Amino acid sequence: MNGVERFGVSMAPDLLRQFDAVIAERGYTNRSEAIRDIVRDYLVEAHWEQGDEEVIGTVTLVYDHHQRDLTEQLTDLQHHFHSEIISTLHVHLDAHHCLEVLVVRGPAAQVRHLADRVISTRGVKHGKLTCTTTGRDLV
Ligand code: NI
Repeated sequence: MNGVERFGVSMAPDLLRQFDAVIAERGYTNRSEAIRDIVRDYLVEAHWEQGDEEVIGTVTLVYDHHQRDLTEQLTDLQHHFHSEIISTLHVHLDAHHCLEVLVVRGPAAQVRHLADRVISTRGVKHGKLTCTTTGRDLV
């Protein structure tokens, strides 16, 4: 491989055995690939900590659409954050429950604020922000 640097890592044998067991279970065939993914995840997380950096992510929501005014409130919020919400997916899970996935993009602090507002809306049973990256700065 071109442009690859090797480095040694010292680790307690027990810690390394546990690491090897977990990465094998997750389908990695070698430590290097697992460590590269862990480093990328760490970099994405650091990117999110810089409030004005452009980030991308998804907000997943589960709610009961029979809850009074909830659908209207969620729609109002999504219109308020129209610059940051680039796509939405709605699945009618059963007679009551809806699953919604918002694809969000924008400055990290603004995207977190949007996620907090939507997830904390009364009647949302579960909500989670998944932080990922545009991929541009990752090798
Ligand atoms: Ni629905």
